Amino acid sequence: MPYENVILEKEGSLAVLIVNRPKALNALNKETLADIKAALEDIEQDAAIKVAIITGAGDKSFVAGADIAYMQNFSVQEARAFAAFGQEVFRFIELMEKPVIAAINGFALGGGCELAMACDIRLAAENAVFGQPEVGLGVTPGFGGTQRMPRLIGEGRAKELTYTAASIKADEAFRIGLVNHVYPAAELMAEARKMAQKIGRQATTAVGYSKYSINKGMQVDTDTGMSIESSMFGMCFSVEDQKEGMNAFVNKRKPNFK
Ligand code: DAK
Repeated sequence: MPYENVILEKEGSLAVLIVNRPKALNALNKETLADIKAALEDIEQDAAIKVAIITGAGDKSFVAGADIAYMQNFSVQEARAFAAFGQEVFRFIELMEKPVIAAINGFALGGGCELAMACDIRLAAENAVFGQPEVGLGVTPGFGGTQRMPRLIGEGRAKELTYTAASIKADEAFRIGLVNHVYPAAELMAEARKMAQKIGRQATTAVGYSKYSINKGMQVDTDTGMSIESSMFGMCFSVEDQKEGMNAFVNKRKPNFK
């Protein structure tokens, strides 16, 4: 299905979702969020796809935030509804079974940083810039930034970045754990594909169940998290992947996961 504000490319078991509004540095309005959601639903439902990468069109911006021009005259109700919709779309990334890699190819500000934080793994180009500039615009982060950033990089650093509206470069983002790896811009997508392939070679169900355990576990106390983990571990034994993976090990051969 063609989208107006995103491009969805499928390459074997990999889906690449490109946010494509170059005239606004890929900023997010309602239509763009709706396209992202529809593309993610397509990815989740497509049995051939194992891993997704989200990136931005062009070489300057991942996503430069929520669309400021679009938001500027919102009523309280419209602002709440817009924040709730963005939150729903980004939450879908966490709730879907397939892992999603953010390939951050430039500005990841405001809603762009929040989109990256909702993904499972963040890979950045050397020219990537991160920040939550919302307080400088008179608003709070609205797409989950106040919740995900402290979980990811700790409360103190999250508060500093949010209260000062400061932008940080990729090397600093790496140092504080906001991104997993930094690559020269020209190598970013190849590295993201390489990681996606590595994930794609593992047992799909076990990867999905691990994502579920980690994401659910991050929101509950340790004992509840442990019980989620043991229940997902148990579930693996109802799936062919476990038999294949363990049989392959015992017989000293490579597993052939379906
Ligand atoms: N929104 C709309 N247009 C944007 C944009 C954005 N976030 N970012 C860039 N653009 C547009 C520019 O207006 C410009 O358009 P034209 O003038 O050419 O028509 C075009 O993209 C190119 O941008 P620049 O000319 O500014 O390019 P530069 O290289 O000079 O600067 C920049 C790049 C990324 C540093 C700069 O554009 C910039 O500072 N952009 C704004 C970044 C930002 O503040 N992002 C955070 C947005 S706020 C909530 C819901 C959501 C949120 C909060 C609350 N509720 C409803 C409660 C989330 C908020 C945000 O994400």
